[in-house]
Amino acid sequence: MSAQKSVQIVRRGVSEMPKPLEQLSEEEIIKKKCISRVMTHTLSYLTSELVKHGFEWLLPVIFSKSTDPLWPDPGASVEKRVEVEIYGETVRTTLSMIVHKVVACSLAYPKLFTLSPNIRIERKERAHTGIHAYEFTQLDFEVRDATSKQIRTLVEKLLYGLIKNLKRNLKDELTFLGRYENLNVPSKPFKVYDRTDLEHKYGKKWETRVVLEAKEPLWIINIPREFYDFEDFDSGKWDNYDLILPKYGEVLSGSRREWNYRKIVKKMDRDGVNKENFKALLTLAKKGRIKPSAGAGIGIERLVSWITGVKHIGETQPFPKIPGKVYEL
Ligand code: ASN
Repeated sequence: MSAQKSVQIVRRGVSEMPKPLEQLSEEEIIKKKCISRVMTHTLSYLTSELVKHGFEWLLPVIFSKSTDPLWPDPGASVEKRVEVEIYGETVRTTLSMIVHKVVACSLAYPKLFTLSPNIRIERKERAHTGIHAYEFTQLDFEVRDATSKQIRTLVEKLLYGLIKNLKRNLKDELTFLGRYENLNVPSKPFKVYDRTDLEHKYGKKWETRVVLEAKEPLWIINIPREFYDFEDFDSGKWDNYDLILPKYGEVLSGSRREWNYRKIVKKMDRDGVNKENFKALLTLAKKGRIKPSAGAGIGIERLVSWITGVKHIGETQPFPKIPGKVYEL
């Protein structure tokens, strides 16, 4: 999942702050329970579908030397990277499991997924966007030798099946949340838009316009960002994608990956990414042990926010983690 700009501010005005669980009224707890029913079914549906499709379910990592640089990313606003010393070594909390995914997919698990807690200490101005939390969970998956198109098709199938399943099984909850009538099962395939065409059409604010005008989920492709997304040096095109949900924004980012050692090094040097933090990946790539793959990560709380129509992503978390605000629990 990429960081994304403040579409939400434009869309909804300032989002109200979710309260901590222990301060909710009885009425508010009923709403919270409806949201968590949607969360439970969403997690259950997506994970069981992936298992059915032959994916291995890996447990996440929290601390490692190597994590996503989240740089360069046009939407990033991480104000602090959490680094701690353990056993005399510096480790970082997971920003995303991209490096682990690529290594694991190359060496041992050709189809894998994980529910990965990501810690991104966003600037406190992002408290009111409604789409940022400083702890969130990605359903992150990776497939060896896959094309971007194959990953997008899989995601379309998952989202289509999920909405159908939720409308069938959680009618009462979705009705309580005011979403049953207007949550439509999306039509497949989703439309695909090249970022350069959108820039041409809408100018710098293309992202906000696209989100506001979208009636159905859609893909945006060819977005310049981190070294691990595949970039064709000749054409300058990036083989990557974001999934945009109507009136919400980005809930998934992914790509076909770079696996060629020279290209990875070149991009890290170009972007000022510290190669010291990616020794394992670079050593494997140099030996030709990183295999071509493609994948993506779904921001689970964002997906559930869109489904349930809540104003703030913190409402989908039992214990909200809102930028700039630290609750006791
Ligand atoms: N999970 C994303 C991916 O698979 C990376 C990210 O979250 N920055 O590409």
